[in-house]
Amino acid sequence: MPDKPKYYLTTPIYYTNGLPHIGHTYSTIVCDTIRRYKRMRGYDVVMTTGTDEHGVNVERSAKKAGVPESEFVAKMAAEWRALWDELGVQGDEFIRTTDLKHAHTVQWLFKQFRDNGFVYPGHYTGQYCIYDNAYVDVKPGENCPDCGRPTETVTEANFYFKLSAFQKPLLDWYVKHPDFIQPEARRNEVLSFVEGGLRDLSITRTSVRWGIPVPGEEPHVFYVWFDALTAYLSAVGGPQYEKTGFWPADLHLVGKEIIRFHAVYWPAFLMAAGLPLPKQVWAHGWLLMDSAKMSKSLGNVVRPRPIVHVLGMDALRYYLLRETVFGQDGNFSYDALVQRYNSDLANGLGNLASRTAAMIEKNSGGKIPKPAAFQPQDTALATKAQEAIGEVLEQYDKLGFSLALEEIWSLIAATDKYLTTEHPWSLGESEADQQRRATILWTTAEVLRIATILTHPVLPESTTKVWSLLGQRGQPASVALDGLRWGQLAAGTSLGKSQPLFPRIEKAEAIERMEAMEKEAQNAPSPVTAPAIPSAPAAGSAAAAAASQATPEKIGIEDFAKVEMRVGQIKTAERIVGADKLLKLTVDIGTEIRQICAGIAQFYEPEKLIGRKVAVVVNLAPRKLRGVESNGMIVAASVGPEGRPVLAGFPDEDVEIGARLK
Ligand code: ME8
Repeated sequence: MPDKPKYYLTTPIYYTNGLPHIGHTYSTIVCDTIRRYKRMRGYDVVMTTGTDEHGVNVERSAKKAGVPESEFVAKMAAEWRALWDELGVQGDEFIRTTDLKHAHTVQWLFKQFRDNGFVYPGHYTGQYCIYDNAYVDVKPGENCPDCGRPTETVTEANFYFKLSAFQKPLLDWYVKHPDFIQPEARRNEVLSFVEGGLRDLSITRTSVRWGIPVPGEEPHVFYVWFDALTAYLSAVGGPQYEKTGFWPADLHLVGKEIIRFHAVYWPAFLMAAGLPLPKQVWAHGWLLMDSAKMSKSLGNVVRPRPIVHVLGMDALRYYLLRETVFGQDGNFSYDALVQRYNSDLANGLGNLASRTAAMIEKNSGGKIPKPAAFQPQDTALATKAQEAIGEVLEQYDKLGFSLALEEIWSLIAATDKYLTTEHPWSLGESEADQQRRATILWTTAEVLRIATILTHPVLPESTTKVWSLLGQRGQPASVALDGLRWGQLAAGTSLGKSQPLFPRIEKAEAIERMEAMEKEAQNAPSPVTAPAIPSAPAAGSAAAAAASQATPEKIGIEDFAKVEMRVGQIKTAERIVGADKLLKLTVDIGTEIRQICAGIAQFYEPEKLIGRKVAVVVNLAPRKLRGVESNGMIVAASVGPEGRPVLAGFPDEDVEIGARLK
């Protein structure tokens, strides 16, 4: 078998002095989608993401947190990595710029172009933006022209890279490779920047300590952009890149504000070292919040976790790719997010999957029926599905995610319409009716199979559930997109287990919960001292406190009397979408019915709790857990190292509801 073609793509290497928001999430999810898509097209894909950990900004953030830089960046990098795991991002390489192999690559690359005569010692005096890590052409006291934050005056000895020597080679390269910079607007911007002349670039610093040392030239450390860009190469072999076969990169995907670093400096460094240049730099637009770029400095960020907890990771992935035309700026709004979730996911794909499965279950004993003669309306839907395959692949190839998804959802809408006009549910039991129904149900299931495969790169979690619901073997990820055709659904296949896909959610409640969690996250201390979103306590914070091993200070009876505990009876119990640990309970405490959230979902089945008598702290101030109001606390013991909650109760006594515990 011939070797699979290789495909290498990268996200930016993100700064560790902040935590990811959905702007970063956007770039990463796009790359993850491309990665999944390319695999399904038969490529051997490597995707790199990682963290940019050096520089003066990190040096200062670590100092502020009172920890060594190495500890600071290790904790932040772990946060970034954990988030990508939660979002189902399948990065193959997570490169940290503090990795040893990376330092070797940076030092090696520098040596290559120094040996080639493109480095000379010099002195820089000018303004520097520590947030963008950019030398900026403004006067002392003026702000950074890119991010608007204050600049600092730097006077230091450094080594310069002869960027000016690459004006012509770069312009020639852009002409010869018209697709090197995408989209067109960014290409034009870069072209006019380079045509305007290039000044040599300082690539080492002596007033910064936290960086990769320049061998034999201490105290010089490398300029962070030279350091970070080189991470793309370190991840796939560094000096031994030829062995891995993944260099040059096929695609560097970045936000538009860092196009110059990727489309000018990076290719110039590589040319100077005599290395192959990446094939494409794609600079996408920004996610805006109230018309401004979402960014930590403006404080208008939205984090991905609350969205994932309330709506699921696929909902966020779908929204980001569907709502914004790739390349352009897009506005983020919770309202539009929940709207899309309910209309496209719950009522669209989710509803089609569950109603198709229910009809097959009812009419065909849970097996995909065998179609009989096709009528023109069946063939018309088949043609639409077959055409959608070609159109969607073409759009994915062009990174036209929103159009690809639009096409798939138009197919879903056509199928809903087909079901309404063909109404298989009203057909009778005659031989002809049974055959007609079998044809309609097979056709519908076949559209669902095709839509599932086509959507898989964007919605990996839910399409895997639909795939097994349709009784298909293996994973949708292993289906070869090139072989996808209408008509491959085998009759007689038994349906798999139905799993919840996109439960409908009330918009106001969903938004309230996401906003409450966002606020919780923003008020949380830095992860260098505590987790970003604290996990839900076992059965309320007092239970967690009770689990503490420390010997508590003695309290007087009057202190204990402050805690009002009463016998309560659980009336209802339900799970909370997006909060795996919590149950929402209503509890009769004698004088009223209270809503209380308890962190016991992993250990207690909701239906088995109904009627159970429990001890309730009734005078605890109300608060929100995962955005759901909780008015009181159920008392539980915390057992074993994992803190398993065991509800305190009254199994042998007939205690009155509302009785006080003393
Ligand atoms: O620039 N909308 O790191 P960074 C869309 N370390 N994308 C956004 C965004 C928004 N509002 N905000 C951030 C750096 N991004 C350097 C990169 S690469 C060798 C070094 C995304 O943490 C977008 O991809 O500031 C942007 O380019 C990147 O995050 C900036 O991440």
